[in-house]
Amino acid sequence: MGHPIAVRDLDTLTSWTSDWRGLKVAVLGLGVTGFAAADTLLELGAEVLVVAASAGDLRRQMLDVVGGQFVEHSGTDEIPAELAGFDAELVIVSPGFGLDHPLVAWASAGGIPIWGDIELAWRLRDKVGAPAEWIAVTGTNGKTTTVQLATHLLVAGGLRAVPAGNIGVPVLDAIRDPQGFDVIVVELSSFQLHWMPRSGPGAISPLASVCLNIADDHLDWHGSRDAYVDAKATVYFNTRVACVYNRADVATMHMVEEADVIDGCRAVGFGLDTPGPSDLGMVDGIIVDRAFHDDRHNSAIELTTHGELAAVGLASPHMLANVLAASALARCAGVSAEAIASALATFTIDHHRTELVATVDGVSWIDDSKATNSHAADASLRAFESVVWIVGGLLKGVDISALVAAHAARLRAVVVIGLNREPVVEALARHAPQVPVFEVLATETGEVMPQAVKAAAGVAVNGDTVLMAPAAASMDQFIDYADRGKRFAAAVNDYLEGGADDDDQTSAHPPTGAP
Ligand code: UMA
Repeated sequence: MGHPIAVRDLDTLTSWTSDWRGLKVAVLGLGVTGFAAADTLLELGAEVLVVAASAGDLRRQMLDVVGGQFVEHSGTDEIPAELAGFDAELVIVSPGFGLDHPLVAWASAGGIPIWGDIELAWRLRDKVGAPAEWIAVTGTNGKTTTVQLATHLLVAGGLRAVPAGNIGVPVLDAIRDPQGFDVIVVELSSFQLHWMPRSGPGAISPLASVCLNIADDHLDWHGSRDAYVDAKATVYFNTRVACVYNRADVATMHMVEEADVIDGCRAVGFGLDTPGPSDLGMVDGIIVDRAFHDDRHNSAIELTTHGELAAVGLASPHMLANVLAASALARCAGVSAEAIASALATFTIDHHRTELVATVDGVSWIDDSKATNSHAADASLRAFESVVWIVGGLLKGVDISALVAAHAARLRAVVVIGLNREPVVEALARHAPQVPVFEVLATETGEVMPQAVKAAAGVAVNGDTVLMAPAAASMDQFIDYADRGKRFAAAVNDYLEGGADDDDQTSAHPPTGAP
């Protein structure tokens, strides 16, 4: 097929000061990742062709300014002539590209090396002198919060630390920061991990690493659960100080057992139960470290208490797990127990953004009160397969039909809140006639969420997500989105603790038609 043979040994490209000049690189995607990759490579003197289905005007203009070429490609099997004739020596793929994407398949079939942005960033990490340490964080749930927490703890310990990766700031931006960092806390999605090699010059070697937990997610992208788990397991490879795992999730422990790590690296478990001598855990409501403490065989060191965490909203079981994991990571970097204790007391969590409130009987309850418009709700709905959706509020004149139509197949049931429910109920009848709908008739602020939660609990089954992503502003019934979110979480917790009353103020609309 006339594919090029790599003319440069990519193994020599291991530093910002390596000779990247003239290297022909095709970058797939022009979102956050693609732009950072193209911009970096152009700065290094490489020749860059970006190929993407679409791109924002600003990124297109900026790409022009920095000297990159752009080709639009809608995802068809036809390879654009510009790409075919470019003779790429390397492909950098954005994480959103599927493994079966024609451009990815084309590059693989042609033997062109494919890197993700994380590998590129690792090779270039010495741009501003002594490279920062990397702390790598993955897991199905809690990644972002743990990354934020760990960064907060590291900063409290006097380190210059920054969160990067899947959290939204490309690692390539962090490594190009002119001041440099002591530690980069890298959130890694399974997509990013898939492209990361486990050995060789492009394999990351973090100071510490964690896979927080593992549940089925992104299986369509990876093709199977095994492939997903395998990608996640890459996080532990070549770790130098500690692989942190979840004692309550044995799969994470197995990943650590099977990972090739650097000699001397320890396995450190975290969990809500009593810790062993290489663990963090809880004893009588006290969060303790028995891993990084000199006398760990005989005693543990207190980090904080359940009560102190409750005062800052960090006391739910999944949040405690995140706190324990983040503390373990910070301890790996030498942060003192005292610094952790005081930092935890001042942490403010990003509430109401796809925030997990509870998982009980296989049903996850998620607060995405921040989804105040269709676009945000669309992103939120996309993340789950079988959803009991709590929707409605101030629609701000926006037609919700397209959103309903796009997600009808994933809706197990819908609970409609808000003062003006009619347009939502109508859109559901038209575009999701097979879906049962419950209208919350209660209008008292204190009644809406308890009623919505009760209706949702009545239909949700194992494997479902009850998602409060209202696609609407909150001010018709609540003070603001934060108030709406807090009331949802409180109602969920009350309900799950058996505190719901018998008063029923909902109206059920059974399915009206075939899908
Ligand atoms: N594109 C195509 N064809 C495709 C897919 C994408 O042409 O099939 C093009 C788009 O037209 C666009 C670009 O690729 O030009 C978008 O690339 P992308 O989808 O990889 O998104 P980025 O903007 O680069 O953002 C990515 C992550 N997105 C995904 O993994 C889908 C962001 O995570 C991440 O914050 C960012 O890199 C920086 O690392 C988002 C996410 O949803 C938040 N992550 C998933 C999750 O958390 O569950 C994995």
